Amino acid sequence: MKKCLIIGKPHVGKTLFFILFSKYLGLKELLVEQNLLNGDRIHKLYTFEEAIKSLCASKPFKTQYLQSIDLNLPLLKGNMKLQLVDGTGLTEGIHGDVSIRRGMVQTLAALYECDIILHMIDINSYAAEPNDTMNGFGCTDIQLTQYGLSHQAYVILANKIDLLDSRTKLAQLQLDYPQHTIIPISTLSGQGFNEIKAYCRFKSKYV
Ligand SMILES: Nc1nc2c(ncn2[C@@H]2O[C@H](COP(=O)(O)OP(=O)(O)OP(=O)(O)O)[C@@H](O)[C@H]2O)c(=O)[nH]1
Ligand SMILES: [Mg+2]
Repeated sequence: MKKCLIIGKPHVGKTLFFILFSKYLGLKELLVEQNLLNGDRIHKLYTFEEAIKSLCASKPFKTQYLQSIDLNLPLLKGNMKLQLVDGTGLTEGIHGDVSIRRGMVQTLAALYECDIILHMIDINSYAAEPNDTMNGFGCTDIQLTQYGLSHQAYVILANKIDLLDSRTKLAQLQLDYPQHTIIPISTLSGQGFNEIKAYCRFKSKYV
């Protein structure tokens, strides 16, 4: 089974995507495997509403350990199994909370063993102009784009485009990273999910 990791800063929308993309791929309920930091693996069954309520938040650092869902990606002849993995948001510097630090280490370990990397950003915090000091794209995102250069299946998901008032930030991101595939998405509305499915389907065959 191929592993597909959703990675990025805290609060960019990783877990909501983890839930709603699974729904889009046809799941009726969510069987989530949670890899706790003490090494235990537990399984929880959620409806989509319960999952959104329990696993997403209006504050950063809601997700503090790896969680995964097994998905079937439809192919021309049959299905391909894909494990979608969500983890702790990554930040610059050393976080004061030890369990968040350990969650980040667990997520970074998953980065080195996954087949497909979905690097999610909030496009609203991207700078509209080069060298803008307000650029929310810090070291973490830059390092992920650099790591992505040597990875066979790496894509940037520019999330929350429903909140954008113009395409300037997206155009600037595309100008800054011409070597990467960038998919503009809104996890809330499902915009871009088709393209992500096509990307994962195509890459699953080769990674
Ligand atoms: N408007 C809008 N809000 C979104 C979108 N995707 C996620 N959100 C909101 O962003 C907030 C954070 O979402 P989460 O899925 O919890 O983010 P996360 O990246 O998993 O956060 P951590 O687990 O804390 O790292 C929630 O309030 C979501 O409803 C989107 O496409 N559009
Ligand atoms: Mg989360």
